[in-house]
Amino acid sequence: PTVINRLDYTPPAWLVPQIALDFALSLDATRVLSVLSVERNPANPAPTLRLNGDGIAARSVNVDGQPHNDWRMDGADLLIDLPGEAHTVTIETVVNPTANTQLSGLYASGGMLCTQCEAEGFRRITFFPDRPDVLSVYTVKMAGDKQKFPILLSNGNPVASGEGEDGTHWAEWHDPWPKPSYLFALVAGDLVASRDSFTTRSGRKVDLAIYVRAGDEARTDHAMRSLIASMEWDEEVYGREYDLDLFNIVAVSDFNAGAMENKGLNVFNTRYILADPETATDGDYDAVEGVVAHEYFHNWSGNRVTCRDWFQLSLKEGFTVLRDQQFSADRGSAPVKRIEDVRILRAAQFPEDSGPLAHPIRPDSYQEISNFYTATVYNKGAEVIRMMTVLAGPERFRKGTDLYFDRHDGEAATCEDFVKAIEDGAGLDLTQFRRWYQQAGTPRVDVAVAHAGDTVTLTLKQTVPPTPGQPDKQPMVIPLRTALFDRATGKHDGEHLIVLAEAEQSFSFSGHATPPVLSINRGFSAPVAIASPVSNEDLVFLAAHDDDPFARYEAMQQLVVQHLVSAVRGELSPAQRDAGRKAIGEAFAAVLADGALDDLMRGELVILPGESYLHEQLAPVDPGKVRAEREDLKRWLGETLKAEWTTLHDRCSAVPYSLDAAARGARKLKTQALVYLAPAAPTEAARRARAQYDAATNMTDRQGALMVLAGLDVPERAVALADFHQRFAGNMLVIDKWFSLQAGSLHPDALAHVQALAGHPDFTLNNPNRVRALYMAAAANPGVFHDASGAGYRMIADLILQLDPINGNVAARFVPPLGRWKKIEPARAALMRAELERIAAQPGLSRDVREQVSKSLE
Ligand code: B3K
Ligand code: ZN
Repeated sequence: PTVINRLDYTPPAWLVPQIALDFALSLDATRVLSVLSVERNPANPAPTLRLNGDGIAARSVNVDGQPHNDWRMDGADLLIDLPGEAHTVTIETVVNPTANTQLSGLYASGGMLCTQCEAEGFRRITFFPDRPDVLSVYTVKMAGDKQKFPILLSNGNPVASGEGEDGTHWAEWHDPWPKPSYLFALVAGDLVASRDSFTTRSGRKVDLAIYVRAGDEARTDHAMRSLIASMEWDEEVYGREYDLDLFNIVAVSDFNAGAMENKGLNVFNTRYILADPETATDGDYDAVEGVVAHEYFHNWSGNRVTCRDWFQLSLKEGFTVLRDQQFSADRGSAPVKRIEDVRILRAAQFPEDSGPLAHPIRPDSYQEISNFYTATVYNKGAEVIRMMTVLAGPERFRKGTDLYFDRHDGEAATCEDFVKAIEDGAGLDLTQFRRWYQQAGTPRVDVAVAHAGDTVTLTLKQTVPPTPGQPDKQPMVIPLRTALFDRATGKHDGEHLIVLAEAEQSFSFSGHATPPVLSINRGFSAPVAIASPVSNEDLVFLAAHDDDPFARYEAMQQLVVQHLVSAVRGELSPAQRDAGRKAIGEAFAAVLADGALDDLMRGELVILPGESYLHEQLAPVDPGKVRAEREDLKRWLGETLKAEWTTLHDRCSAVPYSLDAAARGARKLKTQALVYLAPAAPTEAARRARAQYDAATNMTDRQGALMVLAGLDVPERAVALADFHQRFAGNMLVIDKWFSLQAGSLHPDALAHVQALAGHPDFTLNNPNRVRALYMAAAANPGVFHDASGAGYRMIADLILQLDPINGNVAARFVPPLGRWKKIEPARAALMRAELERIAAQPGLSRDVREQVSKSLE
């Protein structure tokens, strides 16, 4: 396989300051005429112009207005030797959007045409130096049938339009901001717009439009509000203002990713735009807000300052994830947002970091760049920049980002440029900190606490585990917000920022006459795993008293993790099991009774640690045992606190629907109560779930109730599932939920349910949302995926093989769950490996799947 290495970067030999594109649109044969003004790059002049292509052929090539035959192909790329300093190169191609099931490049979705170019989709439309360090000013003309494509959109501003012959019309767009090809977009279709406007702080009036299919316009209000709030927030918090007179968003049903930040023309998966109370949960509302903000924020962190090469992806993604996290924290509950972000990191990134696909946030090599849009590049990337905010404080960090935007505006920059700008602007020395960009693996910090006289000494030892290609690691810089609580007063004497930079280091604190309770890595100030010897008693204390809400959550999690890990390992005597449960039960009871807690936060505190996070603590693990122990603890908590859960369910059911925090908190807890009652009192839980389902005025309540019913073997189950399917027939996003709930359920026959659903008339391999709804939920459900027979592994491997020729990008996303075989007990591990080998033996695999499978077998 061809491996691309970060250190092999060389600047392009030719630059393309201008490009004019002309599209004759049609669903199955769109003609693309591309006129490139090319100039030799003084930084690396060479005679050969390399134009990348992928699955396209040149119909004609002209140079400086003359037909030109002296070009050659190098694989899929088109090469032309050019004698002078500057030339005009014109190339004609024809593409078939309907046949483009990969959904990369120009494709058809339900009768409309749209594009997805990041990372390397532009080369599937026309020949071009398809690399992010070639920035061009785009002029785009498109013509097509007026009936089929009444709306014609591209980046920037509309400059001209008109009628053609035979019912056609055309439009021309111009984007004044030079951009890389991955930010190009074109949309043509029968769409309706919801409109609003925003005036920037310097007085520019920006017209905002969200384009959707007719009938969906009533579900765009939340996205529009989120967009306006994002525009305001970025001015206020990062000093970033929007730079065009219009900002368009288009929602499409067939989309590989969540959304795409094309300059002035964001294209979104419908699931991150459409929301109303009947069809979207509170979680969906948050996801819409977060993704709308994320794509908008890319206008500066990604578009105005872009990436030099794809190894720098975290430059835009890590930073933009941090920015959207900060925005959502400011819009809602900051502590709850932080807990959710850490939960995602632990569930998705920690397993990646400890498996065969581990890579640094700035990878060193890749075969297929699409495989590097990972939780590591995105979420750990955000954590690394968040640590800079901890080290610098908000004001100094802002000075750093101001300098970064100022220094690199209009450029294709590197992660190193970002770090240097923060160093210079914030006045930090990040020399050793840069290892976060180089070393993969989640650092582990072992904590020992000693107390003598009035002094407490913390001895911290860090280890960064070996990862593929990186057997030996150097110590990282790990900022740990820490507090020492006095047991008697329940208070601490102020927070300390401990910066661990050596393999082993001690820190002493005086003024503690009695041994204090340690609260460390508060707010999750560093993305590390902490191993500290805190007793159950101290964890119960922190869960009730810590003034850092994240630390309270963490104490609850730790209490449960320690117990379940020992239980799964078979280390608990009956007396120890009772004692462990009792401690957990007390902590839960305190949380349920605490009048000072808001319900949103209470809802977080009573979520048990996820199975994938537990697997990480136990590797090699028997997933069946984890499921059994975790469910049994849930049952015990349901029984022991039955009165509390039913009271809670009654109290929360009485709160009327609204989007404020109190009502959202009530909805979250209402379903939580059912989750605990379900294993303890299934008949009562089913009755309550059915009542909640029937009374629901909103999707949060309805989905929550249906989720609980889907996991139970009760008569209400089938009735509610059938009602839901019928009630929402034709609404693709809600039917996705119907698939997901069944695939993710705790029902003992969930695997058979998934196998049956694959044959349901609503199921299709051609829509990525539908594929993910069924099979991602299944792959993430240990009860399905890790079925001891191996049938879950076989099902996912079959899916990969079937989906790969249709959409290799989406197919490759299903490989990592199989790739975790080394963490699983030997019998299942062998079955998982065998499935990977079966995939590897298949000829003609996509580069996407090939790379993931071969690395997973190493
Ligand atoms: N930048 C896009 C990612 C597109 C994925 C391409 N494989 C979405 C985002 O991170 O904002
Ligand atoms: Zn992004």
